[in-house]
Amino acid sequence: MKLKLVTGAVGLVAAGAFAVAHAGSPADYFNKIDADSSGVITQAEYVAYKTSGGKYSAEKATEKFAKLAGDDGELTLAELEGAMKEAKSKDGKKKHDRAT
Ligand SMILES: [Ca+2]
Repeated sequence: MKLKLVTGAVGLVAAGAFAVAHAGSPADYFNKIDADSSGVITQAEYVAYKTSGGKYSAEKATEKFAKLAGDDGELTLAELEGAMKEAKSKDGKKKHDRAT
């Protein structure tokens, strides 16, 4: 359902130009959320993306963004990748170092 814009509007033209959509890769996910392709995800972009599917309330999305983005208030691909890796290896206590 989310892909209907892409398949409808872009179709064959873009299919050749870009090796589109490695579904599930952090970069792909990142690019979907980064609505203006600025290379960073702002809170507004994150909340808009997360609430568009109806799964998240704005409040919950804002809270999650704050955790992901840290102090600078912007979410980078590296930060997102890190969060996704951590989520996958949920039992990974090894990653909890004391460096802050
Ligand atoms: Ca952006």
